Amino acid sequence: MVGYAFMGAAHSTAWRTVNVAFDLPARARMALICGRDESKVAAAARKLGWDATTTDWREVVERDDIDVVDVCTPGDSHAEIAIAALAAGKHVLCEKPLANSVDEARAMVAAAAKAQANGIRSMCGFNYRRVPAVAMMRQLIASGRIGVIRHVRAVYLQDWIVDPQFPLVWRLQKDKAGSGALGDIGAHIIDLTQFVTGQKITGVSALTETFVKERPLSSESSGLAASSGNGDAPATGQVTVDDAALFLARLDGGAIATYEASRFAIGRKNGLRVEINGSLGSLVFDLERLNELEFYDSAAPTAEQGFNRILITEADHPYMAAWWPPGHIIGYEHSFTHEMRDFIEAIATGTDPTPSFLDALQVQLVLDAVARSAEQGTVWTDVEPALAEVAA
Ligand code: SOE
Repeated sequence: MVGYAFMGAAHSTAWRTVNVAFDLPARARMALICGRDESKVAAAARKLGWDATTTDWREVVERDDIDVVDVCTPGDSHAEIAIAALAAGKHVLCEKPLANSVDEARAMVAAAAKAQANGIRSMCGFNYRRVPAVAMMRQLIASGRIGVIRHVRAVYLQDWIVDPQFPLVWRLQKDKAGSGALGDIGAHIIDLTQFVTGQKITGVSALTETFVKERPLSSESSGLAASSGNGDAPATGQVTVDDAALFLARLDGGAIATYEASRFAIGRKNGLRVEINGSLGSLVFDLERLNELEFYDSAAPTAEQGFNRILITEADHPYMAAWWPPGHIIGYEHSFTHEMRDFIEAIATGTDPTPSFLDALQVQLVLDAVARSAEQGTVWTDVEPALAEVAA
């Protein structure tokens, strides 16, 4: 694994638990963790359970006893590491969003296609697809239970940077993160809504905003020219990404949609909520109540109609047979264990896991259309289709 911060910790928990929770044809061995700071990565290895450490990601790619590379770094190094790992014959799991630009994403798709010809698997870490309630939402829609999809309504709201004194961390720097709330949390609701509806976004009209434009530098604000204050004031730097992105969208199955991604929705901690309205019913998922799915079924007797709360803990709910008896709920980290389960299963059975790098390129194309629409004054902007045969 390359990286050991929040996603590194979440993925490590999943690698440690996946073979306990699921009977799989292969076992994950947590062989090598990579980070730039030698003492920090050594501490992370002890804490997270990795056999060895390195400060050079190329060692991860070159060692012939390594089969899988898990990319958990900021977006500015996803392409370089994933492309090298695929060329070295490693299966690759890469965190979302796939890249910081469409061009990088296209290069990753090309590398994945080449590697796939040799049986090498690649997958992008949109983990919310693997929350059982989300997988159940997709099953209900695919089976026609809510009819023709009319509306998609998705928000992903956080508030961790509402304090103007919160420092200029890498997620607030375009050269490191590619974009702000849009790519970090907007990417999740783009992927999740396309996954559950089976429809793709074809066009958007968008607004973005940066509410706090300058912040104190932090140890993470490396490489930034510090515009220092009047001597004793802490040095500050420019925020170069969006704090919030709002957009309208059309999907290729006829649905119309609204999306909102913000880090300034004070009080909302990890407030991902998706409501899908169909011709026969509605479904609602709320990440802060991730074991539940609300289902309004117009086929029910009128006197019984309402948003029924389904507790997604039965053995025949997606992934839940691996865990506990009904009613014993699971958490955020289990979505990563399910992600590793599906990745190991795909590698062992010689199939291609989803979301593929091509699926993730399509998300990147939506992100790019949203950014261009906002830059050009909220003009309607088409999303070009993600094509498999991309220029190498
Ligand atoms: C921060 O917004 C963040 O950690 C995202 O980067 C993750 O993808 C999301 O799952 C939780 O919030």
